[in-house]
Amino acid sequence: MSAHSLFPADFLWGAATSAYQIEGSPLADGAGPSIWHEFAHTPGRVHHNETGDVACDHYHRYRDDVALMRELGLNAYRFSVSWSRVLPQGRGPVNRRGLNFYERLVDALLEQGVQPMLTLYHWDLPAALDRLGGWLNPDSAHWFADYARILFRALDDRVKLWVTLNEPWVVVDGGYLHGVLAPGQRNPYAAPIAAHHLLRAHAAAVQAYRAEGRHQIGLVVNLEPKYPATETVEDLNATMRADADFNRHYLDPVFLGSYPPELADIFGAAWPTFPDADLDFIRQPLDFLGINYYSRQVVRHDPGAWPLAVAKVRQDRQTHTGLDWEVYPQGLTDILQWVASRYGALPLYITENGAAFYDPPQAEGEVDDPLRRRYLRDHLCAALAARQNGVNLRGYFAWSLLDNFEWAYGYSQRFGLIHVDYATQQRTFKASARFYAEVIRSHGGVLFTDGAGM
Ligand code: IFM
Repeated sequence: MSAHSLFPADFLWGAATSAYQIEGSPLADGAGPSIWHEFAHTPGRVHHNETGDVACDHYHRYRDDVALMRELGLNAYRFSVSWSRVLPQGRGPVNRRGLNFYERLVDALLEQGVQPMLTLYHWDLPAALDRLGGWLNPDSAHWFADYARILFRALDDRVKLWVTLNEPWVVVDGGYLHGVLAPGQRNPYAAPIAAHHLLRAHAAAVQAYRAEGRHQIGLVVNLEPKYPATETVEDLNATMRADADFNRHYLDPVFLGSYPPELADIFGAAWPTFPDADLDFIRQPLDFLGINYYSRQVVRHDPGAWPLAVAKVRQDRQTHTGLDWEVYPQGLTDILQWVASRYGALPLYITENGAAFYDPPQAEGEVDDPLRRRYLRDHLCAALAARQNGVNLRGYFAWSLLDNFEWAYGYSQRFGLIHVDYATQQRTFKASARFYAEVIRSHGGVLFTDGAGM
């Protein structure tokens, strides 16, 4: 591997988090409750009834956490803003103290030479808006654009990379179709409507940004390449359905102005007719696309599996993470190349990539996590392969900076580069963090030397 083919000097090396997962103190300083606050406080919704009340206490420890980023050599950090800290009722009067927290965080990042990438929505809708129907209410697009405008006005002088939504597929699939995530609805009629309003909200925020923003705005989706288990017509069609639901549902409208035709078959009578004008509106030009990649799916036809008639074929001979996600680095190269070929050459970022593994207790001050370190190395090699094949990849954000609240799994799953002792809030670099620091320092060179230690 020659030096010129490694990552360029301006490549963004980051880590990602989200507000509810790390901040704690969700009602501090005048904040309103979010749907995640209410969901986690509903018995039986989250593993061991755990909540984000304390999480990583980042709300109070953000300066120390920024210092850790600096120590790792990160030049970028992706975080999200809690809508209900800024607007406790989701709309109406601004809560200055909530907004000030994000101003202080951004200033701390910039002081340490870390470029912020700010996500406006990472799943924590203000509970007050959910009472008005949440993403099922057509007005949600206006609520979101109004909220986004407040952030643009406060922070566009310092934030150069803006993200509208994080992972709309998860918001819809978990929150409105299967009910395992907030707000906990299980309704096939709701899911396509929530998805459509999320896309309208995304577009409305992009439009608002074009009116007053001076930098870049994009969308973050989670993508998972789908491969057929066999070449039978049934499995090939099932693979197309899975791909339409997971990957094209959100990207086709944004880049091509239409929904994938398979969605009407999947949802049947629950699939509405959407106005053409909405689809024209959703297709706002973007400055970049963020891709969250964790795993792939090998697909077979399963008529009993609601609503997609699709089942995953577990690849028993492969390594799986704590969430039983197959480790499949080649899928990252494949999905990056697929996006570039289907949607064009816009700049791409890997905005999340990482793995939950059990980190066994060790001597104080040490957390060796060889599986996560290997996951990181192999996925960075896969990202580099995509770059070498012409993909316009501009940065990589590991998920996650810190161990944190993994939604319905509570604190049972650790994704962090940095171990968090939840009893003391002590942070400890894992071996994967030290390895990532070396990758950054060497622009990727260490991926191909003995220093990779694998
Ligand atoms: O923790 C989540 C994150 O909030 C969104 N993307 C996937 C991560 C791991 O499940």
